[in-house]
Amino acid sequence: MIEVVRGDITKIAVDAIVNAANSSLMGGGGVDGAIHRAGGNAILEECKKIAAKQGGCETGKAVITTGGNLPAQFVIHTVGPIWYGGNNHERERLADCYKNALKLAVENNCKSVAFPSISTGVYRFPKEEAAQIAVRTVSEFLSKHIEIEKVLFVCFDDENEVLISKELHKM
Ligand code: AR6
Repeated sequence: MIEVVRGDITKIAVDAIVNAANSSLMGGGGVDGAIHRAGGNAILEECKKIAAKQGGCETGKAVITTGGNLPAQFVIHTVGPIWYGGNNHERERLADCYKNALKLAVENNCKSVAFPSISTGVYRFPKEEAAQIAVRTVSEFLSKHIEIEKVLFVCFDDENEVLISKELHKM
């Protein structure tokens, strides 16, 4: 089941919420800042350990930490592509974010996962195309993995909510 909701992802009680992080994993603005602020220091401490071990996180890849003080049990941090015009594998990398985050969710026995609109803020990915990639990639994954029962697209702004809803209605 895939649903779209309007709101703040830090308030969502699911097994895992996904963070639109950067490759340092050391926090930042946007949804990343909101998740670290609301989740508390335990998240950053785990991110630091991961960064020390593997040198951060590459674009399109994902890592998992505790949810700290959040209602979600886990945070899956993925690094979206920065939009440089579309000729730098941005679309593939964005699809990789959704796939790799869901793979990690399955490996950690998560049944419900919430995503923000990865890369559509500071990283400037065009929102309409990002919505198409998000919905297509998640539905393809769910058709092959019955372990995940629910995916929520949590939209912070009107525009993403409309665009994701439009893509969901096409299905
Ligand atoms: N809940 C849900 N969505 C949110 C929230 C929230 N609390 N806050 C913002 N959004 P962005 P990016 C939406 O910029 O483009 C950070 O500094 C926002 O409206 O957070 O992947 C990182 O450290 C937008 O639609 O992430 C990286 O450096 C979406 O989340 C960089 O930004 C993504 O916007 C990543 O850029």
